[in-house]
Amino acid sequence: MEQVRQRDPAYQIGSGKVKELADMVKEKQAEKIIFDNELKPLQAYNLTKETDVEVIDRFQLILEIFARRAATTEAKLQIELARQRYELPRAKEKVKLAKKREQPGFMGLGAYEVDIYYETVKRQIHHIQAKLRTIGKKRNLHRTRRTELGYSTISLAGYTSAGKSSLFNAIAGEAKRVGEGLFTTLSTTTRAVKLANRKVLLTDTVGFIDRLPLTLIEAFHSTLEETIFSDIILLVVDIGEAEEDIKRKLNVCLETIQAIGASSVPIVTALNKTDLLAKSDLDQKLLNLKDLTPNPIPVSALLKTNISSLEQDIMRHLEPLLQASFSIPLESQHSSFISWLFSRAEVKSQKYEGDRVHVVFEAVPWFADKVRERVIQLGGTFQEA
Ligand SMILES: Nc1nc2c(ncn2[C@@H]2O[C@H](COP(=O)(O)OP(=O)(O)OP(=O)(O)O)[C@@H](O)[C@H]2O)c(=O)[nH]1
Ligand SMILES: [Mg+2]
Repeated sequence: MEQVRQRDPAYQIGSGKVKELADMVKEKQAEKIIFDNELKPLQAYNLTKETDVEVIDRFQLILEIFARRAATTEAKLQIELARQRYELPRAKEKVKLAKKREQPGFMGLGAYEVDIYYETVKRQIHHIQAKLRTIGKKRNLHRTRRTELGYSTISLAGYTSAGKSSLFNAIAGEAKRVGEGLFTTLSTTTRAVKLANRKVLLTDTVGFIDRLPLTLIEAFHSTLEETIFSDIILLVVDIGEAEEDIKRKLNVCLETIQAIGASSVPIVTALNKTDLLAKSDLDQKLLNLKDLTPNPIPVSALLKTNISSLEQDIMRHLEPLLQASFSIPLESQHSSFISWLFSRAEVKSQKYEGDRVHVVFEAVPWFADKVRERVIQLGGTFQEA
């Protein structure tokens, strides 16, 4: 629903539109109303009163999406910080309104005194900021990969609605999923999958958008932390759109990748939704976009077209795995070390001989180095194949 007019202080939209909106909510059995514009607490309150459903604005919607995706403590704190900062200038008005009537979004606030609630939010903000400062310090001490695994990781990235989740499902289809339970350190949006017979980790991420409110940028960037640590970024572009939109969104994506510090990660671009275009149209677009997109591969996640060429191209850009073997004495710590290795890398064989165990495994080179260190500590010998 759209309306062009001066903002109404009570409802944001005109009272005629409010009626229309209330009817539409009933007819569609909507559960929530989302405004593209920023809403004042009084407007949200009044709209809820007229429509009987929760009313939020774009800022709150983005927060909800980020909150669902946040995997790290830092990302969760950044999101909470943004939420409280949004709340602070609204706190007093919200409590006053909540005292009038309990309704979604104002629930429980009726018990607060106006100033007490305001001070509570302020204290929360200081508290979160202090926590973030400690985390920041810790991270600088060891800026290593968050998921310490011997597999390569691939992060999907791209503008919202480009088809990241669809492509994620096309690549990580049931047939290709492997040993999920093993990876307890993985976030909910990461899958272990087999590509061209090699096990890799594939992560879906939250979509990039422009007009991102300034106060949400930190939260957004920390939500994307996994992208920085991945071995390849699989950038998804909706090629079905008008060329100027494609270029604008592509720029947002490339700028964001740079801003989060992932510009050194190789990019493979999936030009998605080819099924929406006629052959001649598609060829023209591919030609025009060739120099703007790193390693472009046309695909359709919906029809699963060309997915295997995409997978082959991804494999070409991955660092080869290292095969290595080691032998350690059977002492108190060997079994926990070996089960640690089993859950983090591809163990090819394990043989017991007298008082020693011999293991052959495959992993990305930096992880193999970690294993070498542990083996030496345990008094063993290590060899690259
Ligand atoms: N025609 C066509 N539609 C597609 C294709 N891939 C995805 N879509 C549609 O595009 C819409 C968005 O797809 P998603 O996979 O949810 O996109 P996303 O990038 O994960 O979106 P966000 O997570 O919101 O950022 C859905 O309606 C999909 O059905 C495709 O190859 N062809
Ligand atoms: Mg998605």
